[in-house]
Amino acid sequence: MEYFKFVDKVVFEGPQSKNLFAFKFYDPEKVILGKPMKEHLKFAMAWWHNLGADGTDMFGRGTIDKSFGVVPGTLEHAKAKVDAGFEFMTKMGIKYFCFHDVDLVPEQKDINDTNKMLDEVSDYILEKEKETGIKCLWGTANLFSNPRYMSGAGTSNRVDVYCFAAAQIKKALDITVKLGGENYVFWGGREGYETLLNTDMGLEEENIAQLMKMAVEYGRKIGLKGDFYIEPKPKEPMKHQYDFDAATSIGFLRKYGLDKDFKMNIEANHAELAKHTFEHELRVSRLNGMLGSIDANEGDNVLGWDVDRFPANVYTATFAMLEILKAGKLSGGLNFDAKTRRASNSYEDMFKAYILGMDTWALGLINAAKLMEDGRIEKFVEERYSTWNSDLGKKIRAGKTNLEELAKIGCDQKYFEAENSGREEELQEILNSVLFR
Ligand code: XUL
Ligand code: CO
Repeated sequence: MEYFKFVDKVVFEGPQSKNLFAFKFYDPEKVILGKPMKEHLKFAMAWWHNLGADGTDMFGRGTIDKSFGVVPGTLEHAKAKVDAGFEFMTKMGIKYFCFHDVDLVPEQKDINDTNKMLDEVSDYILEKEKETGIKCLWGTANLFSNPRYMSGAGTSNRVDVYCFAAAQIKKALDITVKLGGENYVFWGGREGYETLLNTDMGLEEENIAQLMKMAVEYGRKIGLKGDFYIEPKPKEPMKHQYDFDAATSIGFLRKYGLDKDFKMNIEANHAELAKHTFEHELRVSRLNGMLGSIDANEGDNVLGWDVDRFPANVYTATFAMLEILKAGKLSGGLNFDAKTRRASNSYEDMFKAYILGMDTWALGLINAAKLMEDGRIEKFVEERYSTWNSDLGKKIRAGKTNLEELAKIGCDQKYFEAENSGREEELQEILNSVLFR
């Protein structure tokens, strides 16, 4: 069955094209900085939004029918989602997908029945993967929707709930490896707290670290080769989440000796919720050798919650691409953890949203390459720090001096007044002149 008859294959036609089902900027074969765009931009489809989300929100029911012609909640429906998903990815030229266990099959009363369904549906996905060459970028377990996780999964106050989390993680790892996925995500939706009045924070953090350690041991045993990721988010659904931002999460990983196996999966909208910019989170991760993958979306300044909008902001994509290019090859890719707006309720909108997102990131890549080639901004930063290349600067950086010696130099200078401008406005003007020339 063909679900999206209105489009055959989305191809690059260039910025002049008025075809709504064509890429204007994403030209997969075009070489940028020595590599085709499709290798720089490893796009992935998020199973949950694209095949699951129907526009339901706190105030109203769904606006788009994602039953794909069969009764939702059945095995047939799970398989219809596979068909629709692979048709969508093939038509878009997307080579990867990401999933939660319960995106693939509806959760059953008995977890053993859920697992049987997962075996069957993943067999079906595997067939489709063989036909198309599409594969899994990362998998994860949904440890936040079921009421049993109301007080956390790996950070639950109850040991029996913790074991349920272990069971779901084990199965999600099995399915990820089976589907050729190299990476595995922990996003701790309920791993946090509402009030310290009822919370043993120390115990909770130690317990989730232990769960992650066991997940790594098992994952490596069954052949997971890539990275485990933490996806930081400061709040929502919990008031305080333990993986607040990249710096917090990296500190946590180091404390518990998990930093060799884990990296960051940075989501743009989560960065904004932490009152950071996306590029700040990417920079922190990169500088710590921890940039693993990206959840590509954007937030909304006016709304201020996790709106998971498709990325359209070209400046943000440009700054993000600069960080990605400097980080070198990511173990992950760019997963569109994004959904169409509730009122964008047609199948056509799903395609248009992905075209927008992919074109935005293509522009980000093109612009980042232009800025690197232009070199003025980078050169300015280098010059700004040039006194650190003096003999004194080198001596300090090599740790070959002490506070007394530097204090003497400081006092001998007697007085110092600020003299070199940070030139922010000049740099913004250069930025615009490079982007829009
Ligand atoms: C929630 C979120 C999740 C993770 C995977 O904000 O981003 O969808 O990406 O659990
Ligand atoms: Co995400």
